Amino acid sequence: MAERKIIDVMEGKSISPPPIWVMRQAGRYLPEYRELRKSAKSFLDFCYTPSMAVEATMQPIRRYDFDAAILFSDILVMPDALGRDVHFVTGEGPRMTPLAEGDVDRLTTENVLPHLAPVFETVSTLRNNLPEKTTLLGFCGAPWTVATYMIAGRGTNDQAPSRLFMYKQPQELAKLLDILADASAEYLIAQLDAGADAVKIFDSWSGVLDEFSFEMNCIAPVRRIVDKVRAARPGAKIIAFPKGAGHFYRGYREKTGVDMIALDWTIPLSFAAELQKEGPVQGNLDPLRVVAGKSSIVEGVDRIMDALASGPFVFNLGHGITPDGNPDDMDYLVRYVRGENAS
Ligand code: 1CP
Repeated sequence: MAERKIIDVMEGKSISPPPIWVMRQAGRYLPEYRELRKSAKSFLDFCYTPSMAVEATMQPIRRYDFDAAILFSDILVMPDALGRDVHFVTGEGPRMTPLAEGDVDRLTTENVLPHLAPVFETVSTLRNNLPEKTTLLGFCGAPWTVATYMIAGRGTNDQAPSRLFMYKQPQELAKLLDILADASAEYLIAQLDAGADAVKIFDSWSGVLDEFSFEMNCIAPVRRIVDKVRAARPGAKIIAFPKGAGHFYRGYREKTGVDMIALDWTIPLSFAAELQKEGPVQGNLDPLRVVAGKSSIVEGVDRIMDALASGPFVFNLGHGITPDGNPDDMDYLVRYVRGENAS
């Protein structure tokens, strides 16, 4: 197999300059993505049409030659596969009917892999089309984060509906998280079998929980996924992104068993360097620096590189690039990280 730098980093190697990819690298900041999006009936159709999902994944690779491609899909294909009525409102976000009494028992767990078959076709087509050197990442949402959308029926700022559900119906939440963890493990295994080199678990809403709830609802379900995936596919490479976890990043890698942790931009670089002593890290430029322009990119990159580039490190943003990100400044960022004398 050709050298895939991100896999090498996940095995503990330090590479200079570090490999780079960007969360949400396929998306609305790219004019070619917006054009492609117009020809899809709906966002979910887009995700489930391999030719379109392959094209969306390839667009940022052609433009920037990132070191990783990430499967174009969404974390909310999982509730869709489990029988919830997921749809996306353009310009707003995901919507589904909030879970009501008894709904958890009615989730259609037997249908998950057949329902998601187009995703596996996308992954295998991508692995055949991508340059040998490019790491292909599959992904899923972490159980807690996916559950927040299923419980509230949409995104909220503080996940109050899900936190209340957690306190009022802990057994129901535990059941839901187990179902999501088991289905997600199967889903990741199938992505690995289809050709993904590594998989990433997005826990975008892990930052709203207290210590005890974090252990129970973020750490334990991710550990359950990791154990199931590794039991079936020993040596599987796994990244996790517990966004907003702050202090709880400490010990997260060891407790969950993942190979690499992705850091959000609020993590102090001195803390990031401490975490890196325990294992590879990825991050953590504030995405708004790619909106603000070149001087703020240079300032942010210099600090991050000073702190992290000498250890096992993958350069990334601290969260997804926003739709108002500037494609030319993204190019500048990639070149600057690679030391290609961007002008
Ligand atoms: O019409 C559009 O184009 C919708 C915008 C969009 C895109 C481009 C959505 C809706 N999802 C995506 C793609 C997507 N989502 C990817 C593709 C690969 C890539 O990174 O290039 C990935 C990995 C995701 C993962 C995802 N979806 C997360 C986890 C990562 C994160 O950003 O925190 C989450 C929380 C979602 C839910 C979601 N999907 C879409 C939106 C707008 C949201 C957030 C909604 C909210 O919380 O209000």
